[in-house]
Amino acid sequence: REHRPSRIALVGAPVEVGAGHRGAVMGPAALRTAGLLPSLRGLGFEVEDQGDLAPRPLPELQETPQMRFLPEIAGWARVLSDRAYALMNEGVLPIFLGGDHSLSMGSVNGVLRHSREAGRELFVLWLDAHSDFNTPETTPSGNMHGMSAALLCGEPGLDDVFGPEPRERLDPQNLTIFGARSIDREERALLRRRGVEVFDMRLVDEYGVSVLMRRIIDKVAARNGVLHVSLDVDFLEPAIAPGVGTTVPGGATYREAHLIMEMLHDSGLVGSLDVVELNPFLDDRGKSALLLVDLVSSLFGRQIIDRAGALERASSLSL
Ligand code: EXY
Ligand code: MN
Ligand code: MN
Ligand code: MN
Repeated sequence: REHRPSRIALVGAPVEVGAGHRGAVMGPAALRTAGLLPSLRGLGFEVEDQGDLAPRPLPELQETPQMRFLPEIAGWARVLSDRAYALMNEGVLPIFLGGDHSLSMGSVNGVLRHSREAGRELFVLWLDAHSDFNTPETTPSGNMHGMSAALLCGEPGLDDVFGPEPRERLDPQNLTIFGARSIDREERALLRRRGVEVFDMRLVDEYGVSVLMRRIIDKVAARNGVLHVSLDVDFLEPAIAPGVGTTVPGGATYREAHLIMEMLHDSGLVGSLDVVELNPFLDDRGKSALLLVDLVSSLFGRQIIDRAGALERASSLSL
């Protein structure tokens, strides 16, 4: 069953304390400056920019060296979860603009809550050089943007993030880490133990993105599921997207990223999106922000050539 909402909401989450570098606080503004809203409107969507959220004050929480800035991260998570849940209930497709990857604790938690109540199984495609599967026990940095996926899969030690608020759990087998090329030793062990699907850059090189994306899309479609896409800028090759604090050489090329977005568009399975870790302070004349707007536009249907035409041509050539 296709899921093509016609209404999109942009929600800014200028959080940066989950990261090791400052600067992602300017991410939402840079994505707006790069023209995200007019680009999506140009594709025929009704788009509302809901502005930037602010974290809920949580004076009762205390940060630790293993969970740096916990009060602020938790404050963001709870506000984002409520907004994601509300938007999904309205049938609007939310695009969360980061801000560091800790924001996905809230956005995905809210989407999970909606999908559970709607009786739809949620799958998450985590496009990232990292698996973000550390816990306070295993983290080498205390930066909570490296723990988002672990929290969503119910790993222990992170209960304070949601505290008494509703906390959902993503089945680790419904999470696919795609593009990984920097995973810590203990993270690696935990990912294996939990059965998380990791399509690292080695697999991407051996099989190509189309084969791997076909696997993911067919799996979600077969379960009549819905897909949340969490796009971390550092998924991309640093040479084309330098505006991020945790670059790792050997990322996705422009065309690989485009193909992923176009296949996702054609699948009709995407119900929500995060665009995270953009750090304009480290960017090169808005290059990364402009690329992200380009990629998100492909996810929402902008095509290089008329797609139907391409398919006819391919079949006429019996490709
Ligand atoms: N694995 C390292 C850590 O946990 O500190 C680096 C994490 C980087 C996370 C960025 C958002 O993807
Ligand atoms: Mn719907
Ligand atoms: Mn990440
Ligand atoms: Mn990353």
